[in-house]
Amino acid sequence: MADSTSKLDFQLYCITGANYHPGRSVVDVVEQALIGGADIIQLRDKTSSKQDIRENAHKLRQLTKRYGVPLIINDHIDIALEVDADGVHLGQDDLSLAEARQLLGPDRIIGISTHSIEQGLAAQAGGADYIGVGPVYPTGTKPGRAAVTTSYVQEAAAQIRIPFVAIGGITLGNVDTVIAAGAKRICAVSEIVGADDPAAVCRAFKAKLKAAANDSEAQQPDFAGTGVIVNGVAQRTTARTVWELICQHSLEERRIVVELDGEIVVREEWSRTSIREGAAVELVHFVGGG
Ligand code: TZP
Ligand code: MG
Repeated sequence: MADSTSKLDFQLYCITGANYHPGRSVVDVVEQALIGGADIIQLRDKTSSKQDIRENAHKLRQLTKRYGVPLIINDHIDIALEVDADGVHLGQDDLSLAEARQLLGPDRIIGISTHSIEQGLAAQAGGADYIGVGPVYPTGTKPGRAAVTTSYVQEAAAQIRIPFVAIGGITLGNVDTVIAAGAKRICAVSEIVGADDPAAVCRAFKAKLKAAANDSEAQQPDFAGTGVIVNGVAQRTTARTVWELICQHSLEERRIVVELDGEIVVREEWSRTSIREGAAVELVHFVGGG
């Protein structure tokens, strides 16, 4: 899994879709999205020649570098490597996660499209850095693909521990419902790149995502703690993440293995893995070594 925690600390993910902006270049439209606050960009182009995709990838790499924003390439691992993109995004029928990791090395981001909680959990277990959850609503950008509805967003919020991004048919008109279902990250193609003013749409999305994040933080102060079982001992903890729990147990300097509800949590995930009510945590401390 890529060590890319801060790059995945995004709220608004913008994917390209050149058919939505005839007469305007992809670079121009993406720059507008970046001005409006898009946090991560994906070049997705299912129709152009490989050469044209490669050229746009080079241009978007330069642009996203100027804005300090990660660039993800859909499908084309070779182009991602050539332009030094931050990662790739793959669908269920693309190259396997294991093969992609082999080609990309440990540091680049791999995102996987998923359409059910089973696929989401499999991608997580296979080392995906983030998953797409969708299409939440039917969308002309992926015609013929059944909507997963907000019930998969709810399942993902409850069970997925890596970043997940809700996608598919998301607009300024329905994003509140998607956020209410548990999405902290959202992605859009047509609503952003098809807009007359992509920057304004991005600003509006960001305002809604930020307001929701602030609301959930504001609910935290009288937080009485979460009931958990640590190494077999029931206790309440104010730790919100595995990392905070480790610090509370003064184990941050130690070599430890963490198991949450029977599953190992790798070190890179500690700070973004939430502690939920009733969780069983094993903090196994290695003494010595060899
Ligand atoms: N993956 C799932 S839905 C989708 C992709 C690429 C398309 C999203 O496009 P839009 O226009 O935001 O519905
Ligand atoms: Mg694909």
